[in-house]
Amino acid sequence: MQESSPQTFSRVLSSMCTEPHPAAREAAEQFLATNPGDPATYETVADLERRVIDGLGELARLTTPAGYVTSGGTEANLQAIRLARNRAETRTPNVVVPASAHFSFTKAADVLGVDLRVAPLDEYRVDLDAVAELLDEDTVAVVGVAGTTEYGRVDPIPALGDLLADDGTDALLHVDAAWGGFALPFTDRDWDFRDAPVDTMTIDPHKLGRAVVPAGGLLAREESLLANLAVETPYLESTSQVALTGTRSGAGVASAAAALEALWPDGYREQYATTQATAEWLADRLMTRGYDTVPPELPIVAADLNGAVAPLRERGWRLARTEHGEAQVVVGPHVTRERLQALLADLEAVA
Ligand code: 0PR
Repeated sequence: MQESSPQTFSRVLSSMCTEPHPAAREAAEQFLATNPGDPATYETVADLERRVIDGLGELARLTTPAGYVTSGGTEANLQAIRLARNRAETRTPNVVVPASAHFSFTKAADVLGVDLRVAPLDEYRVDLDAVAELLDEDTVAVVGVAGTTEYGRVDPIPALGDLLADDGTDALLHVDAAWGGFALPFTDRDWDFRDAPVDTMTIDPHKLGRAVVPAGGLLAREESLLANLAVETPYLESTSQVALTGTRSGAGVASAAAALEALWPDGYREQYATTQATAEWLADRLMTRGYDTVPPELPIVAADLNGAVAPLRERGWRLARTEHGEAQVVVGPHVTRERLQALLADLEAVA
């Protein structure tokens, strides 16, 4: 039989996933055969899932958080849009998203028959005037991104909330913090989610949360919102289900609970401080070497490496690319200065 093992993380700079925390790894293995989709049978993992939702809610500063552990950000975003669509009365629903929104919203719109209205950006953040113009009585949700996939930027979430209130529409405010959610509590912004009427949120333990894949998170401000997702489950002991998938990963749930237990809040604070300092250090080095670089506000660095991505790939480096062709380094906890020093040396060699 052929042995196969995954590649190491040492030259992976493109991934929002990272080395799981050792406690998360161990918990995952213990819960491999459990199914949180059947909570009356698998009560322990169901308890752990409630702990995860409470933990994510605390992180996001929602006071009465509800939700569940999804297969990832894609499912969480899709379900948030489904919830908003089901809740609204309109037969011609639309959703307003920033141009920076992850492509999972394109999938969600396609599956759900919702019209996607894309608002342009202003300096990497959504242009509020454009959002205001796109909104109408058929808008079921407005999306803000807190930690964009390409540049790690945070949309003006409280201002989006104000805009919805002023407009008098009944649309929900969904925040996609799939990647940024575990860093945001520690940044020195002048607001947090308590200042904004956030209805639903995506926040993924399998990205910066250090859980194993798959563990995404869908949060709702309160339980009653989730009723918009419920379907009856006649032959389960539990009578209804809000998740999109049926059987779900108990390993993901247990690992997310273990990671939160081990790292919230001090471990995540330290992780943010280290990765952000490393991202700034890398951006500084790249700028000094003359590369056009977008300064990191969260630990993602985008820079125009003048075509070096392909030759770097031959040396084993995995970098992502932005739509504008910049190379992108997602500075997860496995991306250390030593590794980036090796990257810089290789960059010099191939330039
Ligand atoms: N929301 C945001 C803001 C994201 O960045 C992502 C994933 C998602 C939702 C979807 O999450 P799941 O993948 O868990 O469903 N972000 C990128 C992705 O598409 C990350 C990425 C970027 C991966 C560059 C690879 C890469 O080369 O997976």
